Amino acid sequence: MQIQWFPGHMHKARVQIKETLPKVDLVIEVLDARIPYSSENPMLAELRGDKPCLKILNKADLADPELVKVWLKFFEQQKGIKARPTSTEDRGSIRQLTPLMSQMLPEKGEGKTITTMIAGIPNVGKSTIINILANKKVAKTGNEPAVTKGQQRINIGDGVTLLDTPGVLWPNVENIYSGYRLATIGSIKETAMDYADAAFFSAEFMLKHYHARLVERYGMETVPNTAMEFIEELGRKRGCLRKAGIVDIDRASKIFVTELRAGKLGALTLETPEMMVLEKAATIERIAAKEKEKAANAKKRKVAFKEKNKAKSRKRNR
Ligand SMILES: Nc1nc2c(ncn2[C@@H]2O[C@H](COP(=O)(O)OP(=O)(O)OP(=O)(O)O)[C@@H](O)[C@H]2O)c(=O)[nH]1
Ligand SMILES: [Mg+2]
Repeated sequence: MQIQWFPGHMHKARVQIKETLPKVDLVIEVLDARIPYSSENPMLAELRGDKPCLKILNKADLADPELVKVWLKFFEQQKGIKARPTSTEDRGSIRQLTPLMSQMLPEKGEGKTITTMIAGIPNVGKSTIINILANKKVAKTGNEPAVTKGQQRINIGDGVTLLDTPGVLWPNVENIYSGYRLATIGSIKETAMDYADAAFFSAEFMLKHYHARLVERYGMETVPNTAMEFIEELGRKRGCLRKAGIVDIDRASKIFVTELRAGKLGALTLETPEMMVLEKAATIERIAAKEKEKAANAKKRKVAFKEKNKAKSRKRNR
């Protein structure tokens, strides 16, 4: 899994999706139920337009059941979208998707074929879902990027055909907080992330939403007030100490993130629809400010260039 996204990759994926979309009646977008917003692909919504979409909150076994409900409700309020939780722990939850696709397209009627495609960011479980739907191993699964070559048509029953496109998309990394959450669940290459950043960010969220689990897991006497206090206490409890009893923050952070990923802190979700709305607005503002700064710098450079040329011609005319 864990592909690094470069402009060339992104362009190629955009072209593939653009070419495939007109051939499909319905788009299946696989999300990670622990981070339904951060695991969305920002381009898919834009290219999909009004095409019906089935959002799958996969790995629901690892997510907070209450927050999964909140997210499902949130997505279903949007036009043309159905949302369902799925998990390999409950294969029935995946098999139920096929009849649901037929229900979503009643105009197709009896005997007609529905064509669909599955897209999503790396490691959300696309190949696993394709194999369960097809009831045979047609896609390679595991911690490897999807190496789908060419386009296969897979009949998954109930008149539904799956276009096996290389539907691997990039995550929502424009928002820095999404980056921390993607890093926390393991969707960002280890060499491209910092455990301490991910740990502090997630610890802060957990202190707000799941503080009892932190206290219990690490045998803390009281609830820490800040992420720093928590990481330091975890470090002391787990013997992550440098000389003179100073806590090794990096080691303590890595322990926390690794245990969180492995589900040792229980099933949890790291974001809510309210957070998403606020963060989206903040991201738009940040991008706009950056653009403004870029434009101002370009203007400054232009003025400086003109001044330089003027000075040159004055010198020449002297
Ligand atoms: N706990 C849990 N693990 C899952 C679930 N679905 C998939 N996985 C695991 O997640 C990992 C990635 O699954 P894949 O099906 O290979 O994911 P993918 O989206 O095809 O990944 P890429 O091909 O890299 O884009 C595998 O180790 C799966 O076993 C699930 O519902 N719950
Ligand atoms: Mg795959």
